[in-house]
Amino acid sequence: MVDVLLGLQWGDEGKGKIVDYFAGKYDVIARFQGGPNAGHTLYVNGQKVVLHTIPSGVFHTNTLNLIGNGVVLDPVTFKKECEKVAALGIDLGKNLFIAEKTHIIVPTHRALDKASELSKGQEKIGSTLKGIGPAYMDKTGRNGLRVGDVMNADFKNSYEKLKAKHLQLLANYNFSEDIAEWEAEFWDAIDFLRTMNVVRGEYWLNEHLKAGKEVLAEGAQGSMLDVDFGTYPFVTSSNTISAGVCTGLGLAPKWIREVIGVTKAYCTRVGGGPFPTELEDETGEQLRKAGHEFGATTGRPRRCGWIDLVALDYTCMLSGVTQLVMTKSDVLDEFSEVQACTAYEIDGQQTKEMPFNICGVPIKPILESFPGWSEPTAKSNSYGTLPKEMKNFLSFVESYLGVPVQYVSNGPGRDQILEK
Ligand code: 2SA
Ligand code: MG
Repeated sequence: MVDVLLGLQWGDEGKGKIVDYFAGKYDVIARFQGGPNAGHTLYVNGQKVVLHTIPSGVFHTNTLNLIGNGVVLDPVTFKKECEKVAALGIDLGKNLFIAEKTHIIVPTHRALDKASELSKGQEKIGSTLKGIGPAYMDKTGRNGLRVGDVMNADFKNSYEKLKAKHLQLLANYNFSEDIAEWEAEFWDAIDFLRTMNVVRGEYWLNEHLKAGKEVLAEGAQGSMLDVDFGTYPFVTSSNTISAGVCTGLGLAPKWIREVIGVTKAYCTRVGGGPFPTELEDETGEQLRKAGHEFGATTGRPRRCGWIDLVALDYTCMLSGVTQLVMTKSDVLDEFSEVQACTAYEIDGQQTKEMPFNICGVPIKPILESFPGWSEPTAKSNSYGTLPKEMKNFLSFVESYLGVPVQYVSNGPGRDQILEK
């Protein structure tokens, strides 16, 4: 069967650590969407490792890892990442597989991403500039190149054709970028990609499932960045909700069992777009400091605010979340009061539903306050011994969402996770 692990907010919920925690229970970890815009932070033997494309199960010797067709893969960042992981003693030749239908990001995709953002001025999305949007545009626009194509003798030709189209587009944007260096790296990385295990991902995975293997589908970004249901147009270009698992891996819904939703105890967003509970004051600054809230891929400071139960209720519904993992709860230790948004007020009307459009709409978050626990919880080693104020906050979240908080992650360490 397949369990799904997703971020329920705007990304950076701490999915990497949680996947790493669960990975040992699974035979296969599979990425189904997104690309090197993801930054999944893990601590391996006390050392910090950030993964962008490789699934977070890679440090478990008995777990196989699949990069699914729904992902967009940048050969350059991928090669660098593989080298980093290999240097930690991991044999990727044995445990990493790539679906041949995975689309690839070419250097001009990155240039187009930049050109598109620049053309938007103040309304820019805040893209990670990794070429994600343009690569998915080529996929749905039926122009893309896939990992399977890389194996073909005429790949260079297909690449040149696509590049010529991109150069025209860039000229329309009046944008030029010297991509010669990027291209040299690209071809080097293509040679590397040719040495990897490329498989017919959908058959590969279904065969594992039929043989009774356990699979964890690892989400990237967050549900509020989903291209259909997120805060459009301030979203990423893939389906980050559980529905994306089927198309992004080639598996039928009948295989999906648990949907594990990861949420921070508060809320962050990096990049542009609406964020109803954002705190642009000292409390927001305190959250950013206490939570070390800076982007794992770009280093950008993350915007911070209180947990948004309206948005969480929406994303739990969209993905059919069956259990929750609350991360970074220890970051709230130092707050004498903790808040949660239970409704939005728009034009004097309260709603618990996510409106059609929240971009540019003044939203007043209706906040419920909870007494803080003002004691360090990072050293707690059982759910039962957490401070009663914290348990009170957790049960409020559970009853609002109708989904149990099965795990609390009370620090970045591999062992800092408490099961209910
Ligand atoms: P893109 O690059 O086209 O997917 O950007 C579109 C929007 O999606 C947001 N986005 C993210 N938000 C949070 N975390 C992400 N990953 C990195 C990380 C981000 C980083 O894990 O820390 O390091 O800055 C991620 N990826 C995309 C992005 O901010 C845009 O709003
Ligand atoms: Mg991240």
